[in-house]
Amino acid sequence: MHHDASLLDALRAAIGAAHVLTDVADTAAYATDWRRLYEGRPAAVLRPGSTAEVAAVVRLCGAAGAALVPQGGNTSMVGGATPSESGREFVLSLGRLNRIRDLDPIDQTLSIEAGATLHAGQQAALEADCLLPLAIGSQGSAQIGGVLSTNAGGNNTLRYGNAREMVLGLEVVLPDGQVWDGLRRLRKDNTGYCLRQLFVGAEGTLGVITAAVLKLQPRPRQSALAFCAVASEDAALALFTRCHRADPAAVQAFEYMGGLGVALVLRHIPGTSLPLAMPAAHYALIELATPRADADLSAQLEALLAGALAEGIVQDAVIAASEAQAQAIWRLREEHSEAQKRAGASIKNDISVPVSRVPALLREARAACEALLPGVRVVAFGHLGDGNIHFNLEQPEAMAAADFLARDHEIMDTVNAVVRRLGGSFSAEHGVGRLKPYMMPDWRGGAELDLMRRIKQAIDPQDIMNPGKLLPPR
Ligand code: 2HG
Ligand code: ZN
Repeated sequence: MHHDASLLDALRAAIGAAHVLTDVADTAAYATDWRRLYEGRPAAVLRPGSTAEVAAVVRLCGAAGAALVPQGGNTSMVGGATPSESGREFVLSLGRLNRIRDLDPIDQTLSIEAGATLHAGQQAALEADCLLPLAIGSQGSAQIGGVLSTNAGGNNTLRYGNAREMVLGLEVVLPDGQVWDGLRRLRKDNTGYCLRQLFVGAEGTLGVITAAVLKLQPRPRQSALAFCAVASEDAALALFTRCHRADPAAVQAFEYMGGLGVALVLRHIPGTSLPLAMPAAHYALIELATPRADADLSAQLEALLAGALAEGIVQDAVIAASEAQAQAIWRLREEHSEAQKRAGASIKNDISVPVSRVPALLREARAACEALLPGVRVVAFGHLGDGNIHFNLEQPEAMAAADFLARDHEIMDTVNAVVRRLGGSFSAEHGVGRLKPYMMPDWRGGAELDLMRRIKQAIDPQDIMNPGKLLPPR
């Protein structure tokens, strides 16, 4: 069952015995995912402190045919960083590679190691009066390597794109132990295949990202935030198009929240309150921002909301009057995951459709789920402005959590049938991980999956990098 003791000895010699964790008490936190969907059993947890040490670990494991599961902040929603139950896979934790290597305010680039948190990267950028424009709820724990390996999206995708769009350069340890130093910070560099993009979104199946050069943006000097009750799913979209038409360059975030999700946050997260007079069935959060100092975004947002109120698109709205109020409003959105976790079992559908079809998705997926499982509770929320909705579900009041979770494939497939009809994707921003490889043949079969398998075979012929994730078994 277990690996040769000599492999562990060699790993200890390579990275220091203190950084090879084998005691169950020490490895427990690395063995399970944030949602506790999976309970893995690592052979050991390896915590190298440099790129050279990562390479040494990969070489030793490769020579022994031992698999590695790269892990950052362990915030995956799809079990992408959790080892299997076999007891044979090593968790490769990047947390000690957490340095900011360089920040260049003229080039507008940040060179940062994989184990630094996204939040640390954001702070470094702010100190130089720049913006690292990726914003996700888990940014305090999520690490750069994981963010890139999953091509994270989040709240500002509509303006700045996903993680992929921010990557100028990468440093990667390949499955054969070679280090690829691709830490270039060039805006133009047409020299063949764009290799860095192969590793972004690969979920650790092709190699280990150890550092990256990220593209920064000008820091907003002004922002304005509104929380609105909207009349319907269509009204939410109409409000978004209004914002976009009025000033496309200023829309920083546009989030949708269904009534039940907000109610769960209010019930389970202490210190939260509804900033409107009455609860509603649909809410929208609008954030405008600009690097220009001379704009008046609050006035702009007020005018926009006044028009939308007059037309009955918006039923009620509040504009944050202070930074503290803005943060309180963002919490109503950002605490959805935590509130759902505290509320009990949930089935997540991280899906996307063209923005124009979000209302149809919300309506049709709800109808399909209610027909399948009467009484099921829909907790739908997400990034309306880029078409990515978290169409999550809680069990009917009278149903046991375990009975509900046992039907997860059936429920996900029901939602996905709607998503497919609307031209969407079964995985928008959380990735495929351990949860969704079974969906790959259906959604990405034929030439696409064949090409992915050939890439995997060419780069990691031994299948030592995060096996069982992303690609389905043959
Ligand atoms: C978010 O947008 C995250 O808050 C988590 O992507 C979504 O918990 C979820 O389903
Ligand atoms: Zn999200």
